[in-house]
Amino acid sequence: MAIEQTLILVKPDGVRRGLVGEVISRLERKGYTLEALELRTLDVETAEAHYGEHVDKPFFRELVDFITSAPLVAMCVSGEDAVAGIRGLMGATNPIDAAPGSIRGDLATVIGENIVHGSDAPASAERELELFFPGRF
Ligand code: IDP
Ligand code: MG
Repeated sequence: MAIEQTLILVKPDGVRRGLVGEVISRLERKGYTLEALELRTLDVETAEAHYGEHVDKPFFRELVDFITSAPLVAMCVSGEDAVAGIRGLMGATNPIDAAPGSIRGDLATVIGENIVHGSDAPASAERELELFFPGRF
């Protein structure tokens, strides 16, 4: 058990659909704390760095195009075991596999528009927070 910080994004589909409040509400009700929050449109360079692990995947270009297409909400969220805990609240990557009760399970239908991003490990969180909020965490 440890207090962790993690990068959470409400992706452009979530912002467009008016689900920012819904996502934040679920995180807050669970007991996590907002440490930083900003609406911004990502530049291609930041998006490519953020999703660098997927550079060789067939969906990489589509992913970068989508994440840079419209504003998203970037957050630093903290709490006990926040990285794994929020991954659980998000649900599986493909909304078809995401459990009912999870964000993706309740609110999304397609993998390319699955509303949220959450860092997948403490080391990823550190890297991603430095990319989105340099020098702050
Ligand atoms: P994660 O967001 O659950 O960590 P990753 O495997 O890291 O999932 O993939 C990053 C994002 O890329 C996913 O959230 C999803 O939006 C998109 N993605 C993943 N796999 C596919 C795919 O097979 N086709 C289209 N988009 C995908
Ligand atoms: Mg991931």
